[in-house]
Amino acid sequence: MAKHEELPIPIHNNLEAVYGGGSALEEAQLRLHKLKSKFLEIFTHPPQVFARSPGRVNLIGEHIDYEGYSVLPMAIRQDTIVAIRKNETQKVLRIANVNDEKYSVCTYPADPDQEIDLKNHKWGHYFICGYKGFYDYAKLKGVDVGQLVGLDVLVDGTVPTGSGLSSSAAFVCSSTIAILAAFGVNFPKKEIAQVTCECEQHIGTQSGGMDQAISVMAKTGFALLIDFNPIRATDVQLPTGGTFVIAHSLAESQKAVTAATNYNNRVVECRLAAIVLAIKLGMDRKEAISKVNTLSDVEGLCVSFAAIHKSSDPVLAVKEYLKEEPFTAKEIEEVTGEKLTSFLKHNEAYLEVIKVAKEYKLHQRAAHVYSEAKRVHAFKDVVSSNVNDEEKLKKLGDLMNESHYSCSVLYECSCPELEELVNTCRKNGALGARLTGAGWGGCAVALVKESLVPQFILNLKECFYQSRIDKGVIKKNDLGLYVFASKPSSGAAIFKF
Ligand code: NG1
Ligand code: MG
Repeated sequence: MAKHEELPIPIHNNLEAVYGGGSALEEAQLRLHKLKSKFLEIFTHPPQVFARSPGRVNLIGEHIDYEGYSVLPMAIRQDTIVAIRKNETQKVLRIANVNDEKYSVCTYPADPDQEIDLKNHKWGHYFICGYKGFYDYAKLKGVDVGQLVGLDVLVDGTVPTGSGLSSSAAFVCSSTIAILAAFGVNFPKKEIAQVTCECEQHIGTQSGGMDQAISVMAKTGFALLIDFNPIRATDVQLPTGGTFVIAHSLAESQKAVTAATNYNNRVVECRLAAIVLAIKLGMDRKEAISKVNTLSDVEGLCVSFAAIHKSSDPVLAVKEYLKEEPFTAKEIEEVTGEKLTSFLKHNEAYLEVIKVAKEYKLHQRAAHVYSEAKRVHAFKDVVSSNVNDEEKLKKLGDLMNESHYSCSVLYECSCPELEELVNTCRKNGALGARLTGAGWGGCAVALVKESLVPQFILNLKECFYQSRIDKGVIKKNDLGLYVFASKPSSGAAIFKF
């Protein structure tokens, strides 16, 4: 039998397969009904097909996917549904949203070669990422998709935005899959995961492939260990008796807008750390500059260095060769023998980073990446170990706490609201709690004993959210959107009715 990730995106003619039964199904039915009638109202014809893709919570392995290391996320039930129809008469892309107060209609030419205007960020840009990805992929696979046509599109997303739950990947993946379905083509999930991971980079963040991989390949009941280059997924069955509670810090992180100082800055710092390490560990300067892209590329050299000290820990090389004080550009250039502006010039986003960066914390970023990569495997090993579930949960909680410390102190991607929230979770009995996703705002994930979950959520309401409700930051009735327990949900799907 073909492996789950080798299969194409499933096509369903009912909603049960994805949303199960009971009130979740009723909600989904109502949502689809509204989506259809709104589509008809806006475009005067019904949609041809629907595609959905979920958000995710990353349990462990933060800011390491773009460095080539494995991560361990699970899909959540919140998702984005895209309704679509080809339009042969109006050759434009019209992208509308059910939430038309927040997201007004975006119109783009039906041209896969268009550049995305990054200086002028629009929500519809994420659809264009998927659109460009679709055409690139079709070309790569030699699929004839015929003449350019217009597309009428209506989007309905329930993943909170700017929350570290990957609303962006849910949108990019559902868009790409909706376009594939509208053209009547389908491909193995792992290939679609690869395409969507590459095409989301058109938005300007130099992201890794975690979010798209889990959104496309997720399986009900399992978290996935995801490896990269090539993308691979391994089921991880979480121990019983524990539940992951997701809680929003209410600080919104606008990643596409802050990329140069936050996300892409860290990508560049890791790249520079990798090059400096490679050179200090004996690699020729020119070779390091041209061949070393990520910290995983130099792990072998670091481990050989560690072996001299009877260890296998790459952090030893970080301690030896990357000083704790931040590096200036000049200091890095002394090592590389070449200007940063010269060897990073092929990437516009990198140049934006170095334009505003004053210093580079190479030691801290590399120490985070290598130690976090280890924690992911430790997490997986605990899950499959022989100790009882209670013991497992305790160990998983400890690893989550260590991950948070590293994100906060070494990678500096936390913020005061997330710190307060993570501490509040721990004080109220969480076995472990950490920021999840890119950080700088967004959500925390806490591992909580299942029997304690209702009380835990009540306590969070009281200790964290009540003062914010009083100040009018959120409405009391919306609290369920900001704090909820989540089980591992299913991945992308196509609906045809
Ligand atoms: P968010 O911002 O949480 O969607 C981002 C990246 C991931 C990964 C995490 C940090 C995108 C699409 N996703 O996720 O690839 O690097 O941050 O672990 O940018
Ligand atoms: Mg995102």
